[in-house]
Amino acid sequence: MRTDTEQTIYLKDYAPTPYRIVSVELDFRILEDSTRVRAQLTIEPREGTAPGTALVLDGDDLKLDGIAIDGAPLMLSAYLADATSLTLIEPPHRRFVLDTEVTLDPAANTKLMGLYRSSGTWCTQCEPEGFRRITYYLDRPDVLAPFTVRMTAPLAIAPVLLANGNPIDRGDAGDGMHYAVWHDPFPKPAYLFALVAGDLGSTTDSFTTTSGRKIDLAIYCTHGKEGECHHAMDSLKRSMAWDERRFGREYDLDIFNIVAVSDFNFGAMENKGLNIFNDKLVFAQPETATDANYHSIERVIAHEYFHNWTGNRITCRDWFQLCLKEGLTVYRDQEFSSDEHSRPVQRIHDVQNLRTNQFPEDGGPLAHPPRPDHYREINNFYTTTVYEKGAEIVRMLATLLGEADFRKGMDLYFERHDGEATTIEAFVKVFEDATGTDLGQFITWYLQAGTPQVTASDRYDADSQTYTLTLTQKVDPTPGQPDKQPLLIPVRFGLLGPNGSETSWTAISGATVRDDLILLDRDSVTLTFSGIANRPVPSLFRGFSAPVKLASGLSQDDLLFLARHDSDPFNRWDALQTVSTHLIAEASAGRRWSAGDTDALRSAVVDTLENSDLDPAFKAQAIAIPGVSAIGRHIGKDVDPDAIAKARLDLLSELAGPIAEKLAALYTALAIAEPYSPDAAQAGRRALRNGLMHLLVAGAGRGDVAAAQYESATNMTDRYAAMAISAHYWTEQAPALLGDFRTRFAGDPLVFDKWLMASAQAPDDGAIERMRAILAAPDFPRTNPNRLRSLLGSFVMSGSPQFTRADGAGFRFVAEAVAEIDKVNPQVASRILTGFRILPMLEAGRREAGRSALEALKSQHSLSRNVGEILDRILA
Ligand code: 0A1
Ligand code: ZN
Repeated sequence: MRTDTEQTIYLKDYAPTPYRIVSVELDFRILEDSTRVRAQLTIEPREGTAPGTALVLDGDDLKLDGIAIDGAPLMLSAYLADATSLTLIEPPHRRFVLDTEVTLDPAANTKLMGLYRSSGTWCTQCEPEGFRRITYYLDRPDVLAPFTVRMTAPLAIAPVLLANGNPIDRGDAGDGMHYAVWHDPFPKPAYLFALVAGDLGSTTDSFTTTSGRKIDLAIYCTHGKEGECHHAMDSLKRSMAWDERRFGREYDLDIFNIVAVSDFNFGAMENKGLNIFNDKLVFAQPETATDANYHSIERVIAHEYFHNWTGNRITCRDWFQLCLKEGLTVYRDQEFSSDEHSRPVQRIHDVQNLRTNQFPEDGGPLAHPPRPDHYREINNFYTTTVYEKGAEIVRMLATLLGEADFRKGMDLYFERHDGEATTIEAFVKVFEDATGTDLGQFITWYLQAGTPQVTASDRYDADSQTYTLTLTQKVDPTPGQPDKQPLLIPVRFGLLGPNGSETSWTAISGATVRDDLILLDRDSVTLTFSGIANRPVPSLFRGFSAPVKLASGLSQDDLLFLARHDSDPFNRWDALQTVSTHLIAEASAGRRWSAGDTDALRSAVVDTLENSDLDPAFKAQAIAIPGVSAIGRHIGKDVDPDAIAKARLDLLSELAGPIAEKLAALYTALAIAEPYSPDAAQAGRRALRNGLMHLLVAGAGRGDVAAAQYESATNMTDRYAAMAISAHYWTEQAPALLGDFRTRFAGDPLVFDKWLMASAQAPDDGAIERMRAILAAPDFPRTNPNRLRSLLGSFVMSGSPQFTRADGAGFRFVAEAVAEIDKVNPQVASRILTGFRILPMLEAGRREAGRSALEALKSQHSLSRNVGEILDRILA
C-alpha cells in the first residue's frame, strides 16, 4: 500500500528565506468547539530579493477563512492555498502586513502538534513543525520575530490564559468571555511559541537573580495536584542558581511559567518563558513517584530551563543543527545533576543510558550522524544520537580543552551568537577562536555516524622497564557512510602498579599525551612508557572519556584488579560489568565458565559490598548484572536472546546462591526508618537495598523477599521495585502483586503507567495476550502517549523475551499496534517502531520473523511519513 514518502530534505539545499518576518501579532478566539486564529504578520523582503519573488508560507491542516494585505482583502488570483502552503504570488516589494484568519478544531487534534486539548486544557506544541498547524507562517528556526498574543476565551472554562513573555493586559470581553495579552520582546522562531488556556491550579514562588531582579515563578496543573509540584519548583530554583554559577547565565524575562499537561508527545518543551511539560515530569509525591521519577523531574526541569540560553537566545539555523541546542543542553543538564548529586554515580547512569539506547541506534539501520545531512521526517531525528551522543561530543570538547578553556569558549559562544540562529560549525569555531586550538578533525564527531571500536594491546618488557601500549580505532560502515575517517579520541588513562596505586613513568613517546590524556588521532598509535618497574594494568577511558566501545584485551584477573583498585570509580564499575558480560556471552555460546571464574567475581562483588569507602548508590550500580539486551549488543550478531537469558540466570544463581544469607542480612540492615526523602543519601540506600533484593529474587529464588517488601513498602520506589522485579522474573507471587497494584492505585494515570511497564516485562507466554487485552479494553486511553509508551515502548525497548519470541508473535503484535496508533498519533507510532532496529543483530529465524511482520505492516496499511521513513530504513 501507499506510504506517504514525499521528498527528502538536504542540508546542502539550505538557503535563507527571501522575506523576513519583522513582528507577529496573533489573536486567538477560543471557544468550546473551535478556535479562530487571526495572524497579522509584518513582513519585508530581504536585501537582494528580486521584486515579484513569491512568498511561500507553511501550513498544515489549515482552513483559510480570510486574507488581506495592509487591510485590503486579496483577490483569489493573488494567492494559492493548498494542503501544505499559502503562496503570495507577487507580494509588495516593501514592508507590509499580511492578515490571515483560520479556524482550528483543537479537540480533534490527536497528533498533539499545534494547538490541541489535553483533559480540557488548550495547549500547544510547536517544535519542530507544529506552528504551521496554527497559522500560515515561515515555520523554520531561522525566522525570528517578537510576538504579541491576544487570547479571548470563556472565563468559566479557561480562567487561566498564558503565552510567552510578559503579561501586558487583561480584562473582561463581555458575554462570559475574558481576554489576556502577552508580549515576548525576544525575537524567537515559531517553534518556541506557546499558549495555554484552561482551568488550572498553580504553585508559585520567586527567584532573585545575581543582579537582584526578582523573577515570578509558577507551575500550573490540574486542580488538586498543586501539592505535587514542589519538587519541580525546587529543581527550577536550583537550576536557575546553577546556570548563574557555572555558566554566568541569568534569566532574562520577569516571569517563568511551567504548565503540566497529561497528553504530550515528548518529555517537555522549552517555549520561551512558558515551558510545557508532560505531567509525569512534574508531579511527585513519595507514595506514587519513585526515586528515579524524582531524579528525572529534576533533570528535565533543568534541561528545559537551560534551553533558555542554549536553544532560545541562541537557536538553530535549520533542523539539521538540532544537536547544537540538544547535545549542548543535555551536557549542561548532566553537569547540573553531577554537581547536585554524586558525579561518578551520575556518569555511570548517563553512560548506561548511552550504551542501552544510543549504541544500538548507532550500530543498526537507524544510525545517523549527530548532525545529519538529510531527512524525510524531522520528528524522527529527535534521537538519542542527537541528544546523548551530542552531549558526549560536548563533554569531549571540555575534556580536550580543560574546564577553564571550555568555559572561555562557552562565554564567546554566548557573546558572539546571542540572538542568532546558528550552526554546529559556528559552535566549534568559538572554541577554536577562544583557545587557539585547531578542531578541524574534532568536528568529524558531528558528521560521522557509528560507534568507534577501540582495541588496546600491550606489552611489558622487564629488562628495559618499558611498557608499550597500542590503541587502534575503527568505525564500521553505517547507512550512507561506507568509509569512515579517524576521529580525535581523548583517552583519559592511568597505569596501575602491583599494589593498585598509580605507576609513574620517566618518559612517553609515540603519541601526544597531555597529563592523563592520550590523543588517539589516527587509525593506530603505539605509546612507549619508560621507567616502569613492574608490569602495569592499564585503566583506559577513565570516566568514559569518549563514546567508544573498548576491547581492552584484559584478562578477568586484570579486570577484577581494576574493580578493586582503580582510583576511577567509572572504570571500577565498568570492569565488573565487563567480567559478567563476558561470562554470560561465552556461556550462551556453549563455553561455560569455570568455578574459579565465578568464585573470583563473587568475591569481588562481596568486597565491593563490604567496602565502607564506597557509597551505597555506587555499590548498587556495581552489583547489577547487565541485562539480556546489553549482552546481546556485546555479542553483536546471530543473537539468541533465550540462550542469553538462560546463561544470565545461571550466573545470577552461581553468584547469589552461595552468599544468599549475607545478601539477605545486608538487605535487612539497609532498611530506612526515617520519613521518605528523595535526597541522594536515602535514594542510594534504597537503590542498594533493591539491588540486593534483585539478586535474592533472581539468583536465590527468594520471590518471597520481594513480595514482603511489596506489602510493607511505604513509598513507591520500594513498592514498584518489588513488583517490577517479581514481574521480570515471573515469580510465583508476580500475578498477585500485579493484580493488587492495579486495584490499589486505580484512578491514578501515572501509577497506571508503572503497572503497564511492569506488565510489559513479564516473560511468560501469556504476556502478549494480556497486553492485547489491556489495549482492547474499552476504557484504555488509546490517544494518550504516556499510556501507549508505558506498555509498548517499554515492551520493545527493554529486552522483553516476548518481543523477540522465536515464533514472531511479539513482532506481529507490535507491528499491528503501530498500524493502529499511526492513525491517531504518527510520532508515538514511529517511536515504538524504532524498537525493531535490533533485527539485524538477531539470529536468522527471528530476523526473518521480524522482517515479515514489518513487510506486512508496509503492505497492508496506509502509513504516515513518520512511520514510513522508519520502516523503510529498517527494511533497507
Ligand atoms: N526541545 C524539547 C524536545 C521536544 C521535541 C518535540 C516535541 O514535540 C513533538 C516536544 C519536545 C526538549 O529537548 O526537551
Ligand atoms: Zn532539549
